[in-house]
Amino acid sequence: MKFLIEVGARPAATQGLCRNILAFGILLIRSRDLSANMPPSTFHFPEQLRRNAPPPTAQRLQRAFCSTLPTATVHRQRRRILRGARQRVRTASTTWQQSANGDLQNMNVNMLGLATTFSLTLLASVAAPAPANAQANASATKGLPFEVKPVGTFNSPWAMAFLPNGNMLVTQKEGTLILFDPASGSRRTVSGTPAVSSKGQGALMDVVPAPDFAASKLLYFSYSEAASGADTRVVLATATFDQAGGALKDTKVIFRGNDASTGGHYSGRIAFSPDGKYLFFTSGDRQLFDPAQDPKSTLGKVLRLNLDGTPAAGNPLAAKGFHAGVWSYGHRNLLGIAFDRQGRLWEMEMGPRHGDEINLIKPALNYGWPKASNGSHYDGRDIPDHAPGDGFEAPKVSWNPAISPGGLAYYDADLFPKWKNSLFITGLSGKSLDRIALDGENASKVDHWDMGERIRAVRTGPDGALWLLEDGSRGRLLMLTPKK
Ligand SMILES: [Ca+2]
Repeated sequence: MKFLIEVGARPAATQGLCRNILAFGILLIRSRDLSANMPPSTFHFPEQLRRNAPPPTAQRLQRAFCSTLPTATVHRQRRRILRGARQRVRTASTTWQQSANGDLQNMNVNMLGLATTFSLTLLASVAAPAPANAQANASATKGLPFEVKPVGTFNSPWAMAFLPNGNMLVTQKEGTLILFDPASGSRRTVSGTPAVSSKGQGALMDVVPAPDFAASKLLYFSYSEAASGADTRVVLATATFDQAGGALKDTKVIFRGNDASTGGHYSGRIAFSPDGKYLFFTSGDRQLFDPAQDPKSTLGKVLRLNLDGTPAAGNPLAAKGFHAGVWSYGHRNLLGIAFDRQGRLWEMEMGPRHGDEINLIKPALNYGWPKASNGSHYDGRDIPDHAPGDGFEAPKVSWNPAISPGGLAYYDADLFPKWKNSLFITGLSGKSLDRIALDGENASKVDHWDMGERIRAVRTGPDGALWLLEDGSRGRLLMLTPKK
């Protein structure tokens, strides 16, 4: 499918298109220094922008744009676009290909033409702010078999957790932690959060109350931390939560990934074993591929740790020379982890091109990345599919085309009786919610709902409602309850 980029009189109406142009525009602007080394007409859109990054905000774009072009040019163009917003701008030499599920694939660009289009699009976007998701997808949720109630809006939310009194904690990508009361809508920013490197896929990521939170007030959370130079690490930390004061206290880093990288794929999901004695932490491959198979690296692994962050005794691969924390390996970007009612550990990971997975995690097993995947590399090179006898544990469920999953939750509550013993998985590029029915060690896709927006996170609430967080700078918190 090919589109001609057209930007002009009604930026709101072409918002989705504009966002894609803008995302690419950032890349283009940032890549100006590299352009001499780029192939003349085609290159691959980087995965982190294409699949994980929230739609760029006008502010970020303006910053990226203004830091690159002379200010006078910006002002001149701003005046022009504000004055002539109704004038249609058409860049006939700029085309790109878009796959059926909305992912940008390869692009053929006339760079000068795109730069022009980008600047005009940017200024049009600044002049006419994007509508809230509420307006954009009001009709998209109409046909769903459950009620969808928007409860709040957050700035690029990443994860959420419920506290015993019904309040919630919501992490936001840039590093803020919000204490939110879904009943009243009141909120406050929690003080005492650590410095987060939020560039690229970096974020204040997961937050999970300790199994004994009611007594200890201890929170576990993960984030990306600046290392040396442009490198960053995934970090697991604890803090005591003073809920009345809205503050984190005694923050301690209890685990750091042992390899740093400039890439994304932090993962950083936290789950406690049903007996509350162990902490399972997901550590992504940081877009470095091979460390997922490296016994000494913590990257591309599910780790089993003590509650103080040290490797748990008895981990299955320690005697074979692996890092002592490793529980399973050969993983890519593990963005969800959850125990079912029988204590099985389920994991979701964003795969490469068309290889998103749900795995049943068992100790010592190798899940294959980057040697086996039902997907392929973004540049089109194949990766051998999982096959019997290849020595790699195959996913229980995989997606082709990809949905670019953001979050995973286990559901076993009474409010939706038909949903008991299910996994829920959210789609970013898929703009979707999927239900996976579990039956012992088997898992099968049963429901796929179009939610109309990129969905970052999912959690089961204390009353059995299912809660979703949309992605992006105006991402809504949604409560799903049965239709009346
Ligand atoms: Ca493959």
